[in-house]
Amino acid sequence: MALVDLAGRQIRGKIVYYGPAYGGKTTNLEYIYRTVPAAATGELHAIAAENERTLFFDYFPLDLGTVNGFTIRYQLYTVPGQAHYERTRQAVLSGADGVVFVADSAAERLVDNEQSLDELRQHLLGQGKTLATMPFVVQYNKRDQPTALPTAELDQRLNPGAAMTVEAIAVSGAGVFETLRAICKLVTRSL
Ligand SMILES: Nc1nc2c(ncn2[C@@H]2O[C@H](COP(=O)(O)OP(=O)(O)OP(=O)(O)O)[C@@H](O)[C@H]2O)c(=O)[nH]1
Ligand SMILES: [Mg+2]
Repeated sequence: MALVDLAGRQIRGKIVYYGPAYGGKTTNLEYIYRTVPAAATGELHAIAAENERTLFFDYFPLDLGTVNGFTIRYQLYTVPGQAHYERTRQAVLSGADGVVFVADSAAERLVDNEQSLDELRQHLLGQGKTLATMPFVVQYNKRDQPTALPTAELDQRLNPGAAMTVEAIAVSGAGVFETLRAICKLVTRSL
């Protein structure tokens, strides 16, 4: 839950990267972590199995500098996408101020994307929130896949609310910071 500390002149918020297993959530966080100056981040915590699938979550805090005399620090999290970690996803999502949905653009992953998005909606409802009323960005990742669907089709199936979308190839960093900037802007505006 966002915290505005007037005395300490700090703003803190939580951003969660959600989406189907293997879609590229961890890859986004790793790229951000590698690229921003070390002074702007805390330590990256990643709890993964040997096959690199996220077991619990990835997390690090990111300092965005100062706005109107307030320092802004956002905690970035990923959920584990594999089906059997639903409880963990629910816990990580709790108190999120903004959500990035990392979709896998490959045609064969469309149903997985839809299921993950439905689950996200359900968990948010449990917190009294909806995608329409909270800071939300959709990232169409893996645009380099040979079977990547046209974004118009992905929009139709995954983005009925016309949230902001970003095309990405997270392995090479394309679209990663555009996505991050978009969600940070929405969260900051919502506070
Ligand atoms: N071709 C391609 N591969 C990608 C892209 N982004 C990520 N990958 C690869 O996809 C695989 C899964 O990426 P992860 O970031 O671990 O996916 P995740 O969403 O964190 O997966 P879970 O932790 O299981 O939920 C890795 O091998 C990445 O290198 C991309 O844009 N294009
Ligand atoms: Mg992961």
